[in-house]
Amino acid sequence: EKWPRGEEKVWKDGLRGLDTGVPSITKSIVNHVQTSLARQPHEIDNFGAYQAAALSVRDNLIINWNDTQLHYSRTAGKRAYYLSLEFLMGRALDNALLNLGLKQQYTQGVDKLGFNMEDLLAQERDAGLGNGGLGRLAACYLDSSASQELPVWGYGLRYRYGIFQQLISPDGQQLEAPDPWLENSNPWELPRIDVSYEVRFHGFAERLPDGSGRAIWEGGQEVLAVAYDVPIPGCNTRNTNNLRLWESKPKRGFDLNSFNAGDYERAVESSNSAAAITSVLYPNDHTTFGKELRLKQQYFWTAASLADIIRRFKNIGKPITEFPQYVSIQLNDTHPTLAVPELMRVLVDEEEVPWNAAWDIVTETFFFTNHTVLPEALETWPVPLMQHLLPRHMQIIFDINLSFLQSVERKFPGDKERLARMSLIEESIPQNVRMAHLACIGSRKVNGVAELHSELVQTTILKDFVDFYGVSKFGNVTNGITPRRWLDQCNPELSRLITLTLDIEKSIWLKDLTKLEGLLDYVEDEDFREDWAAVKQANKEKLAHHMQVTLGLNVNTKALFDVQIKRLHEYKRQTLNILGVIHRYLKLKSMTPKERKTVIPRNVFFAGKAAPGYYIAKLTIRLIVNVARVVNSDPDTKDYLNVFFLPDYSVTLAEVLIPASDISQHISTAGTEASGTSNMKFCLNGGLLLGTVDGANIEIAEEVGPSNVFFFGHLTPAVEDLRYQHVYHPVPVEQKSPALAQVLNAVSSGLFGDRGVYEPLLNTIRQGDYYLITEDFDSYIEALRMVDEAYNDRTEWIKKSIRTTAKMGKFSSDRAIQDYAQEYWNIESTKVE
Ligand code: 4GP
Repeated sequence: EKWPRGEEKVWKDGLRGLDTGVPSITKSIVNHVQTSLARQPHEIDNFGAYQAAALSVRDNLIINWNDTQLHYSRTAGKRAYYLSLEFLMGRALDNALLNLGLKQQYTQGVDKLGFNMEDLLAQERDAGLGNGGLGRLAACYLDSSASQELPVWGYGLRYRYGIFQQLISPDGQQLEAPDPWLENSNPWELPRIDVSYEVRFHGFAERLPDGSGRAIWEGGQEVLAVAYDVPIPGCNTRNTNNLRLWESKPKRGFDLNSFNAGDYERAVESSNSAAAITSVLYPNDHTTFGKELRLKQQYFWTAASLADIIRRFKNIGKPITEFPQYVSIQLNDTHPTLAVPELMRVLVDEEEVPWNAAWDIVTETFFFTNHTVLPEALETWPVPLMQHLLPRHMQIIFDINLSFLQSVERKFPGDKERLARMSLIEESIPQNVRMAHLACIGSRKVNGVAELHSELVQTTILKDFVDFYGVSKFGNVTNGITPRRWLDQCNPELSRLITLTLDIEKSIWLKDLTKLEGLLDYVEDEDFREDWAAVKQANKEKLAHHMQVTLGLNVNTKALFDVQIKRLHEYKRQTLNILGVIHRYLKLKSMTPKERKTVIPRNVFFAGKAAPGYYIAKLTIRLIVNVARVVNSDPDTKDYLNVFFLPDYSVTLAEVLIPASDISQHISTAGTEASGTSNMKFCLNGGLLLGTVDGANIEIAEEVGPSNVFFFGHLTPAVEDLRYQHVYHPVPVEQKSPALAQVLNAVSSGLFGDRGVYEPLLNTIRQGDYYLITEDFDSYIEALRMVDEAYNDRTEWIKKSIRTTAKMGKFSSDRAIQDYAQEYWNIESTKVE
């Protein structure tokens, strides 16, 4: 390479990278205080020090990021792109320090400047650009892609407001407040005003009369997509990948004509509607809401991302027909499905590729992951809305559908019902576009996220498509979690003990998690067991301290810690948990004081947000809060049972709760939880699992062995029948489960205040009982009893805990991302030297 100007040596000296010794680090931090922040050293507080430290760490990230991008362009190999509407990243500073291997140096440097690293880390706001499992999975996959040195970029939206902040009123009502997370500036993103694309909405689409299938799409509104890049550092490597987030901007700030005419309001309006597209994350989890703005978000993001991907592909100078040899695109659920007709549009209308050749390119490029089989989550969009907003795409979808249904008709002649079931268009009033069908036929492969779930995808929602395409188009990639954040970062003491015990470098086992099996050799070593138990105890104390400081609560750290943290949803059955708590409470009340003294004290922790419009889920929160109020203050029980609802669940709160748990609950109705990922996080941190035979629970049990997990409840094949029974041959709760009936009556009687308020919640159980609480209650109580019994044998419990952690290797997201890279995307690791 030639140097465009100046002296080569001077450039090269400047490009050497940063010195990471402590003196250089302190110098860099002070420099940022003086220059980037324009502040005086004597008036710097924790937040200022955090900002300066973050900017200094960011300098390292940028250099690695730049070299990585240069390396990927030079090698011009195949790349993969992960399109996700959600990336639930949490905090960045600690993660960056650990992945760069600079935690120690920065801790010392910050210390020399009179600050404490823990305090600085606590200053950072979570990037909460997601709802739950789907968004956090995307974040884990980014970490693993970089750590595995895979050329993968994420594409998402830069929401100005992330997931809402949850407030809980004293009587247990959830209130939502906005989350203006960018308010104090965000050091972890790089605005790239040089990277922007125009995205069109509305207008007219006119087919060309030449029979080519091409069309011209003009008019309407054009919005600008501007890129913000978030560097994603890998663990113990220079490879630093990119998460590119789009922000919407008006193409012209003001409509000058209206402005000059004195119509100020109208002038501002066009800028408002463009800026509104990326203003807020939709707070619904597992439900779709046919809102126009949501559809706008989806198209805005897929159009900008594809334009960017195509531009990058064109830089390597290959013919467009080779696109799939250089690009794989993963659709994270159906949210980015418009990428399918959008790529068709670009290929056919702009690149003038013939229709059939274009379709071959499309179906070689995309891959589709489904994350839930719940019917309310299956996305559909009204045809009239689509026609109005994206007229050209609607034409393309109709054309795809026509040739698709013709091929179905050829394979299954005369099967009209099958055609109706498989059509991209649901013949309702109005008609709807079925996004899962479009994603399925537009992709090379379709996968679920755990073995059971992938099977359910193939036998239920996409069964007809398996019949048509054959089973080889469908697969499974069991989810995974990154051990960097979910062990090394959130549980440094356990990480240290593991490194010491395995006697290998930390980064080795962190990047090959099956190495944890080595811990099995120490299960019988009493000293090791005591060290193991001491770490758990310290983590309980850390959580107790956190709750004391933030909520003013006293937590008994000698108790068993029982945790259920996840989005509030009927299928996840937080209700079953709280009813079990009430059962325990009633039992304690019926005991003599002497009998009670034999009981192991238990703390039951809940955290999670309910979608703002989800009435029953909010009622469950209210019940939990009020049960907590009564139980925690009852002098008969307060030494044996305490219940806590921690408000505003987040990635950062999870990082405190997970390491402290003895047992965690994953108790969805069988067949409803696609995978779950927090189950893996708890087990990785030595917490045992109490769950149903569902999602990844099953595979966890296969790994750790049945004696180290607590399972209960009906199995998936029984669920459909049981639901039918509940509707058509209902049996009163009193008959099915007297224990549950007693609990429901206690709530109805007003024992937890608010008499009458909980009836709608209780009625979901008494009538219909779609999530089968009645059916599983007795076996749930029995499982809880077995947990108590097992916990009583302290030595055995610690052994179970060690064995559980030791067998979590399979659930590293490194394994999952390698599955995608090899079996799906066909991309290879490439190291930045
Ligand atoms: C979630 C699933 O409910 C959960 O089981 C799974 O672990 C996670 O995706 C990641 O695959 N689904 C969603 C959603 O978050 O919105 O559908």
